[in-house]
Amino acid sequence: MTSEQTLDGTELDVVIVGAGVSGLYALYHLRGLGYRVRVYEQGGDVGGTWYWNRYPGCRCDVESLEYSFSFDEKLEQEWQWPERYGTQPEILRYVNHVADRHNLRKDIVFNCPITSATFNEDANQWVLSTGGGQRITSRFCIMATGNLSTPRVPEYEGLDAFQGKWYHTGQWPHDGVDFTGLRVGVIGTGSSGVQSIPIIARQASHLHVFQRTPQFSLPARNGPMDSEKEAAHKVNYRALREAAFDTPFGIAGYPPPTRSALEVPHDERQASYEEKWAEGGSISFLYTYKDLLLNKEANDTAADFVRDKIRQTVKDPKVAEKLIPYDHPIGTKRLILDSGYFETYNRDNVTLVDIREAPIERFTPQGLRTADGNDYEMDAVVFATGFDAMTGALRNIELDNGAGLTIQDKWSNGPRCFMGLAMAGFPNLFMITGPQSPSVKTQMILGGEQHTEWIAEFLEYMRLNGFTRFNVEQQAEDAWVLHNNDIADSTLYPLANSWYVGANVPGKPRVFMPYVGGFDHYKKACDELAQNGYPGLQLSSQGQTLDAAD
Ligand code: N01
Repeated sequence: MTSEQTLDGTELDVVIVGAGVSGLYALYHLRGLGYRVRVYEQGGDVGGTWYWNRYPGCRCDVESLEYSFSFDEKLEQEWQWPERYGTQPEILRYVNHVADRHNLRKDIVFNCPITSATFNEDANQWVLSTGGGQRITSRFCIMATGNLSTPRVPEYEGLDAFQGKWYHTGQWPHDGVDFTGLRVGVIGTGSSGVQSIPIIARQASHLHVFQRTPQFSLPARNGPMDSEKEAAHKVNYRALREAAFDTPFGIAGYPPPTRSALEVPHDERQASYEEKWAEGGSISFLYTYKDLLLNKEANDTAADFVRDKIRQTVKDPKVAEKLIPYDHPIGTKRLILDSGYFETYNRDNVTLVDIREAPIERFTPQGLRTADGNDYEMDAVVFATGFDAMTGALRNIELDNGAGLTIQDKWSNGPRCFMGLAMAGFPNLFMITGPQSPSVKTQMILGGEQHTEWIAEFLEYMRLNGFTRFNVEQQAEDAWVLHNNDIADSTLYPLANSWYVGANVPGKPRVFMPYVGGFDHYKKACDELAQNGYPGLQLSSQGQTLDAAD
């Protein structure tokens, strides 16, 4: 698009909220097509999740060679990932490099939270306000606000008066925290807790882990990058990236399983799980058999294997039993990868406290008290209590369509989106990796690239055909929501009280949020939508409504 062709009457063609990996790629790609684009970011720099989550042990659970942008072929050859799984500092260094390499910062406004966004029907533009009182207008708005970007600290009586220090893993101090010699408590045993606990245990004089729900975790088997593996991967990078689009989770190199866990003799099945356990990685493990996430009996075979591993690792049988999950099928909560998590409970300075048995009653100036009357004195507490996932960030913005519909109303019974990309009633608004898209169930960078490219192609289609507004048809959204729910219901996922269903946030409607039909199927549906002229999306210009599919 040349400057004469840019859309009139607005400051921007596209405003993007969020400078995480998706927002950055959207800026790069749309700016490259000639759109006037600017990104607003509440943090002080780029990186999103990798900017905020700086807790000890934070690393990605997707291998480094996969978890990177695919759009810059030269960079993917040049960049040297030092370890099999990227640490947070290394991933953030990479994201910063991408921002510098492509001169992205010049179009990003940092330390600038978007507090409201309203569609102005007459002007056909989004009007956004920032925390600093600035007003931005744009024809299109892309919410790249992330799925796990709204940290949650449970409301505890007495926390204000706690004399120690407390931290949330998702808002970690940038200059780090030294727990050496301190009495520390960690509340929460999801991925963030499980990654940080072994490291905090090595520093603290004593660590209490407050566990509500035991979780399945597999060894990551992290280590230095294998140079032969890296070389082989780099030779085939293009083919592997292409192949990733044809997999359910956006990661190539795992042949789809063909057999049911139930059709294999016990010893052979155990040997297969053992091999995957030794290899490390969650996809590989859950891909041992085709029905592990579909059939409870099949799932039990994998769950029992991991339960036995926990028993073998943790020396005190009573502690081991408390650490073993029985309340959800393996893989239906995000399967965790760890480095020495269960072994940590063999240390003399670590105590597991079961807060399902005796919940935390309140904080005290010295620590906290549980319902059985026990007091735990602590110098520091780490909340590894997770996020208001998938919907929290958007609901924190006063988002309304200018005709009386707010996001709070629209999502009062859970999120409703068309392919996780847009919503009926909210014209010219996109989400990247929104609810009801594969999002957190895929390699997130690839998912962000796919969404961005779909959005860009759609914008080009609108521009070439003279359309200036799109709206999702209610029927199309309803059909997608139904499809999303039907697919989830055909799996074991809904059996878990996970953040996938909002179960971790009191009062949040229980709706299965990510699309679990597979990234491959999802991408095909997106491609077909474009090939068929965008049925389900109503397109108009200058007040005239046209159905692009006609
Ligand atoms: O959060 P979580 P997370 N009282 O929600 C407990 C991604 N991630 O930050 O299960 C007591 O999983 C809660 O207990 P329960 C990844 O997708 C990726 O760890 O609700 N406890 C649970 O144990 C991950 O899934 C990476 O009963 C309370 C824990 O806190 C997602 O982020 C690394 C409580 C929260 O676990 C979120 O992970 C880190 C309360 N009131 C994160 N409220 C990697 O790439 C909550 N809990 C590896």
